Amino acid sequence: MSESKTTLYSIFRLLAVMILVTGLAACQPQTQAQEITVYKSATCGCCKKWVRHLQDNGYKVIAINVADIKTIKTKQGVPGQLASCHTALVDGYVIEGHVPAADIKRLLSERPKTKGIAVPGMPMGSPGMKGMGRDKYAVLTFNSNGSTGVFKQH
Ligand SMILES: [Cu+2]
Repeated sequence: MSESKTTLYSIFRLLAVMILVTGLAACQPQTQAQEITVYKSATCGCCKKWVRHLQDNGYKVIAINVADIKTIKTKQGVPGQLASCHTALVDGYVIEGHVPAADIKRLLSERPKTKGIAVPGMPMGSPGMKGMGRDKYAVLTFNSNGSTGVFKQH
């Protein structure tokens, strides 16, 4: 091989490596798990089960135990009548209660103008609330002024 051919080959090889590296970097965000921060009390069993439900659905959960969960709800603008056991924050939205992971996924892809979504109370049959019976329940959108809407019926 002549010297100029060798140089050309080196350049091509360098280019090939650069394209590969760029391609890998572009793929990175898709493989990274969505992070969600969950505020709960240390003794809440159904909160732990809901955290597990999120993890099973690919979320990276940061669980924070707090002594007074009401303070978090007030700070995040969750209307009192929608309160449940745990409050979570994900990508600019507030998630209150036992909201199914599929609904959070839809929220993050559609990105509606809402403060967050909530499952008030703790209906049986919602994720983390498995047991005897199954309640009908709705996932509601909410805003700080107390207005709500139906996001999904279950
Ligand atoms: Cu609960």
